[in-house]
Amino acid sequence: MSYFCYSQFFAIQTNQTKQIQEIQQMKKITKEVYLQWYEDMQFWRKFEDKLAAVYIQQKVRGFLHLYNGQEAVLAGALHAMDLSKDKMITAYRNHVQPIGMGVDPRKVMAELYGKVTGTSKGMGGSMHIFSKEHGFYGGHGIVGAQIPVGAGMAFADQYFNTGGVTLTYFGDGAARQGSLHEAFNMAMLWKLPVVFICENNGYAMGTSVERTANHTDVWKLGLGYEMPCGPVDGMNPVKVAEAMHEAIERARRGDGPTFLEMKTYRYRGHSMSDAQLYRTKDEVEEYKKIDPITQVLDIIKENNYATDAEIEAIDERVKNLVDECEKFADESPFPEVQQLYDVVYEQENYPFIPHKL
Ligand SMILES: Cc1ncc(C[n+]2csc(CCOP(=O)(O)OP(=O)(O)O)c2C)c(N)n1
Ligand SMILES: [Mg+2]
Repeated sequence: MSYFCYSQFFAIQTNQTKQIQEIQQMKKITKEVYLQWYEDMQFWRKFEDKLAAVYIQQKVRGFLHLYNGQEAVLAGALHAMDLSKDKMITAYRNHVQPIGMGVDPRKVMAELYGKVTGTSKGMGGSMHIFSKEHGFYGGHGIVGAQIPVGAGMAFADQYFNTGGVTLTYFGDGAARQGSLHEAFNMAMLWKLPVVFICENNGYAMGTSVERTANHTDVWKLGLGYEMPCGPVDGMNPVKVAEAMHEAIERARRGDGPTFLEMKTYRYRGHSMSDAQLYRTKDEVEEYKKIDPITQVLDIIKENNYATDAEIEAIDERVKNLVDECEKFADESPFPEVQQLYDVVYEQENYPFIPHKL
């Protein structure tokens, strides 16, 4: 299984749109970066494995969409972002992105448990993690709804001249929504500081990309708007970081949006209630051969960046932190009923609902 290199395709795009400019150097990918990537991605993976386990115990209820397999897309992006001003918005597969951006993972797990110590006081749940403080703007359950919202966030950055860039994520299924076209058009017209990122994990619920459209190269949707665009190996954080760096720099210097199609894969079902009859176990195993965590671990071992004992110590830290998150969520209280009435829009003398207890 081989993925195309983004820069190959971008070369075609730059020639077409004559946007060749000097590009700021990307932060070096050092030994420390590989070790951080390993620890972060392991944590995100184990955090979600824990969620799957507590879901079966009915401690987490409702929908639960897990990110296992797609971690390199986040790890690479974080390397290229400036977390002091850049923002992120995505769909409902949204538990680990805020953690990567600095949100306390204990609060994320508590949110999933519906506890008052959660990021939204337990009122949002799985699909609605949110942290304005850390630049993470959700968490959206309506497929494709976050695409124009991300463009709007970028408009605010342009208008207020903050220098920030908005990373707007969506799935291959969402890419077929009309909202994408309106957002792409305006973003190109106004050269908004936004990077549109399609995480093509092969499926929209049980519908494969092949069954969704006449062509399977989602990145080509950018061509109609002359938006720089291309595919990226989304299983490799190095490739993701390089493509994201180029796109973020372009947006930051005022040259507008980029559209990247991250070719990735999810190991688990669409959500916890998915019997996965639309794919074979062999297909999942094939993708596990290019697992992002294994790829990074191989590089660490080949270059002697860490001893076996040091790697074991990382794994132990990861396990302890996941346990700590579970304990925190378990032991936190549920919100008081009164909270329901404190966080909704309230109109005095509204005729039907007695809105205060
Ligand atoms: C407007 C709208 N239509 C349909 C749905 C039901 N739905 C939820 S997820 C989903 C599939 C989306 O797939 P994709 O965009 O590829 O994201 P992924 O789940 O693979 O991350 C659908 C159709 C919805 N939530 N919103
Ligand atoms: Mg998908």
